[in-house]
Amino acid sequence: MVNRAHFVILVLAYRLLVPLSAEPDQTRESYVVYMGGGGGVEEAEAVRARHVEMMTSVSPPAGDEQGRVMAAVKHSYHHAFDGFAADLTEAEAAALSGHEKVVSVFKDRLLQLHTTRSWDFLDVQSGLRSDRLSLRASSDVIIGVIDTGVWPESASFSDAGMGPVPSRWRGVCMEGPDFNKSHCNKRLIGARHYGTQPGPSSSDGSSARDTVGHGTHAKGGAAAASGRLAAYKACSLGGCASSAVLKAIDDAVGDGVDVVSISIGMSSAFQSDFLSDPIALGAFHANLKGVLVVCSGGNDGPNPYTVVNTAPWILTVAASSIDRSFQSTIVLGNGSSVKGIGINFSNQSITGGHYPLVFGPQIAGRYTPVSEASNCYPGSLDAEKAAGKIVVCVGTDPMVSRRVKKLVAESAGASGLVLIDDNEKSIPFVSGGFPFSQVGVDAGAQILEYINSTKNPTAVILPTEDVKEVKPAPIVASFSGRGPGGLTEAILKPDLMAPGVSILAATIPTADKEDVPAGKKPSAFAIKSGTSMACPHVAGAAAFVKSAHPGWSPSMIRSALMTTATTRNNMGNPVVSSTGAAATGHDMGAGEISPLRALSPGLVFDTTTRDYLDFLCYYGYKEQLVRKLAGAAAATFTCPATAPSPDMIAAGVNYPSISVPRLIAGKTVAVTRTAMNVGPSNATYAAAVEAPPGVTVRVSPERIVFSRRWTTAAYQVSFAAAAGGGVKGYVHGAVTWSDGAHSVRTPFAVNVV
Ligand SMILES: *[C@@H]1O[C@H](CO)[C@@H](O)[C@H](O)[C@H]1NC(C)=O
Ligand SMILES: *[C@@H]1O[C@H](CO)[C@@H](O)[C@H](O)[C@H]1NC(C)=O
Ligand SMILES: *[C@@H]1O[C@H](CO)[C@@H](O)[C@H](O)[C@H]1NC(C)=O
Ligand SMILES: *[C@@H]1O[C@H](CO)[C@@H](O)[C@H](O)[C@H]1NC(C)=O
Ligand SMILES: *[C@@H]1O[C@H](CO)[C@@H](O)[C@H](O)[C@H]1NC(C)=O
Ligand SMILES: CC(=O)N[C@H]1CO[C@H](CO)[C@@H](O)[C@@H]1O
Repeated sequence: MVNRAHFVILVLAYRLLVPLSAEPDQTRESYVVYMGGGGGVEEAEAVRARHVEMMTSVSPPAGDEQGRVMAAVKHSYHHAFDGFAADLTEAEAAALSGHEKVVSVFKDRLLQLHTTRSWDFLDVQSGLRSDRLSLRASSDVIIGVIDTGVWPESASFSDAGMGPVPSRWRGVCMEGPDFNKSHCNKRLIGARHYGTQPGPSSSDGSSARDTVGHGTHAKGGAAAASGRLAAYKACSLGGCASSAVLKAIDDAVGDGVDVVSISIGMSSAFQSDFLSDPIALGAFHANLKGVLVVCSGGNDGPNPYTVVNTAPWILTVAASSIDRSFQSTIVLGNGSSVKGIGINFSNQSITGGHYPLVFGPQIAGRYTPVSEASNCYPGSLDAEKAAGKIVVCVGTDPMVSRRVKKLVAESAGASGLVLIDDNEKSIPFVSGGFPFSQVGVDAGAQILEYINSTKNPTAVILPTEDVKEVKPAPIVASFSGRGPGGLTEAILKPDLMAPGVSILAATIPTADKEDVPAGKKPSAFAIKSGTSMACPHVAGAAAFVKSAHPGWSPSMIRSALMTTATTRNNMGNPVVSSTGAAATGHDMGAGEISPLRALSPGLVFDTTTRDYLDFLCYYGYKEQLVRKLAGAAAATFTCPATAPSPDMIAAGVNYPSISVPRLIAGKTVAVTRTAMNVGPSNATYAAAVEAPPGVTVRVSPERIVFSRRWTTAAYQVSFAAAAGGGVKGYVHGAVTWSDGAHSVRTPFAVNVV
């Protein structure tokens, strides 16, 4: 008997003594445990205690391990939704996902910053300051920017002339080694940071100071248009942890922001389900609390299915060029000049003498294939032959980026680089002090022809000129993420387009020192491209609309921005994509924002919480799960008894655009929409249809009448493609309602199969 008791004690002791981490499946990784709606009333400490207790229930601490369990809970979410982030073993994660209160458990993945790395260091005095959006939202509207933090000394954040901070603001100005309360002011009213994020700089997470430049740039853009700003630093150079982004959204809602701008997202190649997408989840709850979330659609374009952040409760932004370009002229030895694009600090000039001009293969190293030398492959050029010459390369091989080609030419001792490549031509490359110019294939043929035509071809690359009023503009940027959305094709995405190419805004003075020409100081302003530059423009425009209509829901504001967007460029023609093809709803959504017109849209489409919950049912989530997800807002929610077919989800969500992912030729489908009059009483609107060839589009009724403001009217749009009509794939069009004073345009995309 004694022996048996001893044995039991020994076994117990053994289990207590063997450290948990000794077994391979005991490795802990960061997870998010998402528990749906709720919270908002509990004290932060009580929430944390509850989360630690949940952890304890699946991972009982042994001996002195209580501290480990406490520390494992890294973030507790409780303002907008319930949940926490913690270091868990796979078994603990599985156990928690079976917990009755838990909606989903997912790995804390890294999200990407949606900017391209292109910088410049112009001085403010150059006259290039962004004055494009001089809209001033009322100072009562607060924009939260979730990003890499802020460089508070930037002139964009001056609070000169601003009144006191709105009393409903509950945020803080978190201090850190290089950031104290004096850095917040009446414009930059709050700052938070979320510990060290992955990346090269380890001290990065201890304050809200921006050491990357992305966040300061994004906020500079938003500041141009908005009232107040709050910075939430959830990212560093390496990216943004999902758990930190969720915490930032939760805090922003708790602090009292009106609009959240998020210029980050998953890679389009690894989009997950809505329930494990932190931005989709956070934005859902922000929406329930009346906060509009504006997200960049990503920079993975121009192929279809590359747009991200596509949940129907998110305002998804595409990027366009503006009417400015950075021209870097190439003057050939025979006197002709060719206009190229690039941002440089070239010290060449017409009077300073020409340089020999050579095509890559003419100066190839021994045994180098022509295709490599023509693409300026690393190691393909003979430095002896390249020295002092301007080298011409082509961009037919996507393996070698512009940056690499520039480094190859520069390190071979060349005096400059002319790149022949239509791809990304409209996005100026910043080559620092190295003379660089990019031309399209047509102009490139002329240059190659000239090289062929003479014994001693020469050229100079002139310094960049800032050319204004470029036509046509806007153009959809090649990098801008394109629809349809990968998670569902039933919602047309992106929603809107805004300037995202060559945007000048505040940056941090320490960024990218390598691009600063010798003897010049980095400037506090930089030129950058990316949907992350477009997103704060739209957040600023949304704040502008919100300040005029404080009572409008997030979806009403989105609707106003969408139905008033323009699809015409500054030549009065349809907006085109960077390839020159007409832009569709999958490229630009409803079109380029037109914030002044958005103040008075006439009609709006209010997408209600009920619409979003129905969407989740149609998408395939069980009623029980949808209820848990929405929490108190939907305690008695039931999924609609009859669900539309998966292809007709659009019919059940009152969205300002329509996407029909499957229209079988020979069949007809109909989608209902409900418009609300936010204009004058006694309004009569008539419908006009832009129908794509091969598809018959009918609107019924063709006139809708509103006796008063705030009343609604429903109508149906039906689509039919003739059997054997020859139309296949996505086609695009729009329904526009007009009362003579307002024009309410709703784009549609229909996939004929
Ligand atoms: C806060 O930072 C500013 C600027 O770096 C500095 O001048 C000031 O002394 C600091 N204040 C405190 C209380 O540390
Ligand atoms: C331009 O700059 C390069 C590199 O700094 C230098 O080698 C070259 O002599 C300069 N050329 C002129 C014309 O100043
Ligand atoms: C240059 O001349 C060579 C030989 O005459 C010819 O094969 C080549 O196609 C020419 N290249 C261009 C770009 O005209
Ligand atoms: C220079 O050469 C190019 C290519 O051969 C040609 O198209 C252009 O007309 C020439 N310019 C002049 C001024 O002769
Ligand atoms: C709207 O029209 C009705 C009938 O024509 C009229 O009686 C009413 O006064 C009008 N209301 C407004 C606000 O103009
Ligand atoms: C746009 C730009 O940066 N242009 C510069 C190109 O280089 C010359 C020479 O340094 C500068 O004067 C331009 O400002």
